[in-house]
Amino acid sequence: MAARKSTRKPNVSAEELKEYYREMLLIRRFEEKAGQLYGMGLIGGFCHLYIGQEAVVVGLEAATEEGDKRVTSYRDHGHMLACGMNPDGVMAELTGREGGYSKGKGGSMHMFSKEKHFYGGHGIVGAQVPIGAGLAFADKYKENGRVTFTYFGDGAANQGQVYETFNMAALWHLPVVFVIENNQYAMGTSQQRSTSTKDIFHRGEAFGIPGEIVDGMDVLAVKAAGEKAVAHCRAGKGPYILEVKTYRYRGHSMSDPAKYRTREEVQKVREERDPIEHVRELLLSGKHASEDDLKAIDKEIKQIVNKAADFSKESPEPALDELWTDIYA
Ligand SMILES: Cc1ncc(C[n+]2csc(CCOP(=O)(O)OP(=O)(O)O)c2C)c(N)n1
Ligand SMILES: [Mg+2]
Repeated sequence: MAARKSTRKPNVSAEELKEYYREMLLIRRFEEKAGQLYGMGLIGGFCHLYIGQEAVVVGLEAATEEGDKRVTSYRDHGHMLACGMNPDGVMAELTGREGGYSKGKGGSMHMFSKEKHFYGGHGIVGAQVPIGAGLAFADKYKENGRVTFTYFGDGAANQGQVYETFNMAALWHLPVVFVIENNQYAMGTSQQRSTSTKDIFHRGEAFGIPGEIVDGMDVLAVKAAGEKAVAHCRAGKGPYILEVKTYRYRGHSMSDPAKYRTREEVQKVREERDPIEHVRELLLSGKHASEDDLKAIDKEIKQIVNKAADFSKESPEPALDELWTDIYA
């Protein structure tokens, strides 16, 4: 595959670059496996894959420190893996098994990890945005220097609650990075058909929130932008918006007739802008890794994903009396 040539030299070590490759590949292979398990009937209900968008979350996670928080939408498996949650527990939640993060009762869109400061997984479009500001409010109150990453899509960016949140976050100088993962589509509606402007981050200006556009297919560009945003928040200057331009390769969810875009459009991004191929190219051309090194990483990732799939099949279904636990009654 002819990956695009990077115009910049990587400003990270070879080890870091390899780590980003590894993490992006883990997300991609995990998602491919989830797609297979779905096809086999082992996963039911909604399931939204993150394939194509891997550089966004891997780049931003590289800009975080221990204790920083994250919250996102239903397209959340990549965020969970990138913040260090266990692939076994994530996959088992997808298959609705006891060993899953929500004991098999939440599924793809409803997983959480207090340990990794991951606050979901939200199925209501835009609902995670005020939650993210709330998390940042708590940190500001505690004066603990933590920052919250609040991810949402281009479609969600047209929800009213996003702007109520922008207002409060700016008013109270909350340490929150708003990450618009602009993958150009909201289900079958292109951004062009739903959104009055080409770029969305400008909307922050009305509230005094600075922001910028980021190439979401370049993990290094994402990391650099993330570091800038985090420094802004940690310095007590309030929220920051990153509009990360990315692309989803697969359908919106598992049932998507894909009539709203051409195969050629998808193919072109895959061939010319793939985020994993980009790092692969940087590693090889910079002689930071050999083909054999990358093969070894591929093999390691395959093992992790296969193990997660086995675990998610072997873990039992939740017992019947679990129906009455973890609920408000
Ligand atoms: C309040 C609400 N309205 C509609 C839906 C149905 N819905 C689910 S995802 C989605 C599209 C959102 O697109 P975007 O924010 O761009 O995120 P992406 O799926 O591209 O990651 C819609 C309309 C919903 N879940 N919640
Ligand atoms: Mg979208």
